[in-house]
This record gives sequence, C-alpha cells and structure tokens, in this order.
Amino acid sequence: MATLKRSDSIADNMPEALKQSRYHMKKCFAKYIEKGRRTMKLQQLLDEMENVIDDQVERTRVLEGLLGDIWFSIQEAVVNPPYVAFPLDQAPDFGNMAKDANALEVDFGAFDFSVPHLTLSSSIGNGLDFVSKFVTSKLSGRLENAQPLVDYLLSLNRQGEKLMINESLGTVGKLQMALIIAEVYLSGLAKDTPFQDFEISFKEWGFEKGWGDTAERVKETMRCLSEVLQAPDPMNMEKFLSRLPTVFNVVIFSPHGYFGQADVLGLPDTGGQVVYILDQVKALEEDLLLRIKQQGLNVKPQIVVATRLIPDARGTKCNLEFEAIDGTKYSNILRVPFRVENRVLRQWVSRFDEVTTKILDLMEGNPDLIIGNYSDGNLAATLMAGKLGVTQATIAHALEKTKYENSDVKWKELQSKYHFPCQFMADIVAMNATDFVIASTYQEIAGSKDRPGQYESHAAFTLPGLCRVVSGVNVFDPKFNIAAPGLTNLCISHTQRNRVDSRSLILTLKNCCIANGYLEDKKKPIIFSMARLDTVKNLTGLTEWYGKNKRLRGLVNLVIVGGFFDPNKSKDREEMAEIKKMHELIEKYQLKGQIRWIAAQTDRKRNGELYRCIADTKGAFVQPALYEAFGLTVIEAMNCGLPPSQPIKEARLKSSSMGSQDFILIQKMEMSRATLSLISLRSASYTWKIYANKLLNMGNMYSFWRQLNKEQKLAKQRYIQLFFNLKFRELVQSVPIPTEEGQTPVSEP
Ligand code: UDP
Ligand code: LCN
Repeated sequence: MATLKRSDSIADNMPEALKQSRYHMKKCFAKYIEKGRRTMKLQQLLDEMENVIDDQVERTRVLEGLLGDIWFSIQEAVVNPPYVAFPLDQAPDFGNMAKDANALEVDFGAFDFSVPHLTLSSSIGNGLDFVSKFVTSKLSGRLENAQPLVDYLLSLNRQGEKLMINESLGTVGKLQMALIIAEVYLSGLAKDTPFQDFEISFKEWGFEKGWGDTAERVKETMRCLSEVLQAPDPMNMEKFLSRLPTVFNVVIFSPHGYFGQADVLGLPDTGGQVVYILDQVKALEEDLLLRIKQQGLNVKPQIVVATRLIPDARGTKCNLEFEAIDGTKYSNILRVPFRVENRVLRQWVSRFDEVTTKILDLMEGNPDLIIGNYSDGNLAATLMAGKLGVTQATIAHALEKTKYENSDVKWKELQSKYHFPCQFMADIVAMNATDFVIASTYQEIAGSKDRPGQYESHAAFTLPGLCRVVSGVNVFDPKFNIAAPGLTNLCISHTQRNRVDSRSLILTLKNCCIANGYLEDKKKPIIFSMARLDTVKNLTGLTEWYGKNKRLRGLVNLVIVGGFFDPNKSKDREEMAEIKKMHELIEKYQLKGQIRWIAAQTDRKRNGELYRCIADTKGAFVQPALYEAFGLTVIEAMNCGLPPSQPIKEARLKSSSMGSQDFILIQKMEMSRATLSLISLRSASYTWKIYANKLLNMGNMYSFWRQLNKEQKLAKQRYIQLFFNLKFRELVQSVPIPTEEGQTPVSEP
C-alpha cells in the first residue's frame, strides 16, 4: 500500500488516486455533491462512501489505496457543486470570506523569514537541540562572530549586581585570554576550594559571581566557554548556556478555574492543570535551588503561581491572596481578583492589572521567566512578558480548536456559548509572542497521519466573516519542545484509612450527597471513569454506552466519579446539562443496582486508593473523552495498577450495536497509540526532575536566542500589538460580563 504523509503533496497524488478506482469514485463524488454546498467531515465522507460502494472488498480496496490515504490526511472537505475541495496547506476559503476581496488575512509567518526553521517533520518538538545548533552556527567562523555571546554575558545581573563578567572583559579576545589565565590559576587550587576564596582576584581579572561554587565547578564552566569560543559546537553551547545564572524568579499563570491545594479538583474547569502546576512548581524550585547553589550564589528563587482570587470561593481557599505551596520553601500562590469597571467579580467566572504590580513588588524586580497555561494564562503571560521584556513560555495541553468539530467554520452558531474567535485569536497571539512552547507529546504539536495536532490546526483556518488566518503558527518553528511531565505518584499515599474510605465510597457508603446509586452484585468487575462533568469528558457517553449494552451490564458494574447530583448546585451550564442527562440515562436504561455515581472527589490521596480498589475487582479504567490531548487520569490509573482501556471514540459510543466484543477489547487493553505513548511515561526516564531540568535549560537557551533575534522579535511584536489592539480587543467586547447578582451560567469549552 502506498502511504502518504500529510506533508506529501495530496494534490499531486489526486489524479492517480482517482484513477485507481474511477468507477466508484464517480459514484461517490456524485453522492457528495447531491446535497449542495456543505462541509463534510472525514466520518461523513466514509459513511456516504459506504452507502455507495456496497461491496466490502471494493470498499477496503479504495480505503487502502491512495484515496483512502488522502481522506485520512485531510479530515474534511468543502462541497460546492460541482466541486469537492480538499483543504491542503491553507485554510479552506469558506462562503462569504471568498466574496470579500478585502477580508483580513492574518499572516504571522510574514515576520518569520529571518528565523531558521526545521525542515524534517521528525525534528518537530526538538526545538532546544536545534536552537543550540542555530546559535552555534551563528557564532561560528570569525572570532568576532561570538561577540553577541560576550554582550549577553555582560548583560547578566541579579538586581543590578553583575554576574559572570564585567566591562573589562567586553570583547571576545579579552575574554578568551582571561579564561586561559583563570584556568591555569584554578589548576593550582584544591577542587573543593570555595569560590569566595578566590572571588577578589577573579573580580580584578573581570570575572564576577555565577561561574560555580567550587574551584572545580568554576573550572568546568570556564573550560566549556573556552571550547565554545575556540570552535562552537551545539553540545558545549547547550551545556554552557544551561549553567548560566539566568533564571531565579518564575511566574506561572493559571487564571481559570479554582487554583488551590485542597478541595478544588473536580470543580468546573479545575482539573489536570492544577495537579500539573503544583508538581511542576515543586520540581522547578528544587532544580533552581540546585542550580543556584552550583553557581555559587546566595539567592532565594521565587516561583509565583498567579491566579484569580474568587471571593465566593465555595469553601476552598481561593479567596485568599497568598498561599504557600506545600513541599516548597519559596513558592506561593498569588491570587488577584478580576475587576470589571471598578468592581470585583464575586463569583467564579469562566476564564479570564494588578498582577504585574504585585509580582514586581514581591520579586523586587522583574521575573526572569513567565510561563502561561492554556488560552487565558498564555494571553496573560504574553501581555506581562511583552510589557516587561521577559522570556516567555507557553503550555496548553488542550486547546479548544481541535476539541470541537468545525469550531472555526461554525463559530457564529457557537458564539453565544463559546466565543471561539476570541479564544483562537488569544491562542495565536500567544503562540507567536512566546519564546518557547512546551508540549507533552509530538501528537500535541503535529498530530498523526489521520489527525491534526492542536498547534498544527492553527496553521491556517478561516473564521467566515471575521478573518482568514493564512499563517497562524508554524509547527516547524524551533520554539516547539516536547517535555513530558513526570509521573505523579499517587501510590505512595497508600494508607489503610484511605483504602477503607475508598471501598466504602464505591460499595457501601449511604450518603446521597456523596454517592448516588448502588451496586447490587458487588462481586462483578467494575468499569471506572473519573473526570470533570463536562461535555468533552463524556461521562454521559460512557453511561449511555454501558446502558445500551445488555451483555456488558450482565458482566460488569459501572462506577463514575464527577460533578454533583443536583443540577441547581452547579453554576456551570455544561455541568448542569450533563447532570440532568446523567439522571435521565440512569432512568431510561434502568441502571439502578448497576451504576454507582460518586460526586467529584477532591482528595488526591484517596483517589489513589479508588483506582486500586477498582483494580481489586479486576476492573478497567475507561477514558471516554471526545477529545483528550493528555489525560492525567489514564496515567494515574496505570500507576495504581488499574489497566486503562483504549479511549472510546464518539462514533463508537454513539453506535447502538455495541457488543460484548467492546468489553473484551477493554479487558485486553488493546491500546491506542495515545495510551501507548502514555505508558512509556511510566518508565523511569520520565520524572519531574528531568522535566524541570529541561524546562530551565530551555529558559536559559531561549533567553539568549531571543536576544540574538531581537530585531525580528520586535517586528513581530509590533504586528501582534496591532492585531491585539485592533482585532482581539474588539472581539472581546462580544463576551458578556457576569452580573453582580449572580453569574449568568456560562459554560467553558
Ligand atoms: N480529579 C479529581 N476529582 C474529580 C475529577 C478529577 O481529583 O472528581 C483529578 C484527576 O485525578 C486528575 C485531574 O483531576 O488528577 C484531571 O486531569 P485530566 O488530565 O484527566 O483532565 P483535565 O481536567 O485536566 O482535563
Ligand atoms: C484545564 C482545562 O480546562 C483542560 O481542558 C486541560 O486539559 C487542563 O487544564 C490541563 O492543561
């Protein structure tokens, strides 16, 4: 079978593809245009093809041929009889956009001509390595070419106090000579001689603090730089830059949902991001402390998680301005209320400046690195980093564009609920402004053969009537990096008390506020799922699938964790609808005695035991989400010995002909690629320590890289500012602000 990568030319292959099965294709395309103008998703293309080609063997032949490859590569088609258009590299030009010759074309790529890009798709996500190579080649050749590195070293300081070198070593030649002399001097000292012992002589030669804590460490760092100056190579370059005292203070933005350390998980919009950031902060602080010690500095690093203060905090601590982060020495949560026209929003609102002032106050100066999370956090990070001129990183494990079908083309229909244009614009602004992007998997950036990556889907798209994005982001940009998070160890919190609590929660507890329903046959294995109760997480889809499947119901029980039982208790529209739907499904399929629905859990330690108790029943964890870029629950389940099933696709959940085969599939753990890649996370090579080290190395490397490309960066920043002020802010006007009395239930995508 000829295989086609999305990057290959689909157009080139089309004539050959059609030739392979001309007869069937004629019938197929006639069918596609029968219904007039429309967009068709891959599944529709396949379904309609199935109706036209009755013969199974023929169908398989077509799908295994080039045409099948093309379909699986493009995901959607635009029908405008007599044409069927397959969007290739550029966004399809839908409807009225085409008529307006002056429609806004957004082209961030126009500013990227001077920055080197990757060319091989297999290199996507290895930005750090490639930037090191690009830096190396920029500094290679004549000695003077390394002057930008010397200038950069001269600029390093901590609250005005110079680090590394001072003006007396302002040229490459002078620095090179001084390094040779210093190395000879250091060779005469015992390896563990503290830096303080030779600090004064070093200062006279032009060397400041930051090279190391001992003679040995200082010598190593100096040797590394000497080698870089002699003949730059990427390995030494990365090693040297990663040793520089560049990052001490970090701001991490996570404005949406309830950000706290207790009683928040499972609340609307509050899930993996909180877990991820708290683990990340601990690992970052540990790594920063080690680096600072090894640099021979006496500095306290600070990490601040900037989030929203929610006066009506529903019993959580989200109404407190400060909260020290457990397991750290110097890291805090800083909560600042959202203000609208001089009033503070009292309730939780769906996502989105005084933070900057407070941070500057707290840190007694600029932060060195600002990390955003998700659309709102990344936008906040962009604004702050732009204003302060600080290196920026963005993280978004789940962006909305790929979560909802046709969210771009159908934005008008979905506007009152989701305000997608605002979100997409915020996303492309942040992706373009940021110095580096941290993704957890390759798929997140560039997708797979049959599915576009979440970043890749922003490359080109059309918001009919609003604008046509011809170059939103380029996944070949060396800013993209894969840094898988470490494994959160829920297993260590293994206590008898948690075990008893969890067993009773699943099997016996009679408290209708906490657990709804009961399991008649307690010996059956349990299918288990746990998530926020929103549409995308699809716990109702799982319940319906279970409800429809009589044989499966005879074999296993279903236990789900999520949301509340009383829709009036929820302020989130999607959650309310899901609660109602869940009750309807239990009624409709008469699930009493077979399903246990447990309210949202907030105790992570007890969650560990929940997974383990389910594992004891020989059960399985099911991830039914319609879209899941990187689900923590699957890793948690695996980590607690509970096998995860393959994520069940929407189409499969909707099908009523689901047989016991599906359950066997679950039992056999026939895993999807996503699950397999998660399994690899179990290996010891994926730890928070490795993650933190990589992230801080990126912080160092990209701080220098942005300096090297400052003209290009400035030009792009100007375009971003223009776009932000003229387009984004106008779009934001359409998003209603909740009233003082009570929040109009607005759900989050
Ligand atoms: N979680 C929880 N209680 C709940 C639902 C979820 O403690 O009622 C936790 C779950 O154990 C996991 C996180 O919240 O640690 C959800 O992360 P995931 O990546 O699965 O989904 P997200 O909510 O980030 O989309
Ligand atoms: C927040 C959300 O709303 C989810 O969609 C993400 O999966 C989560 O954070 C992790 O980044």
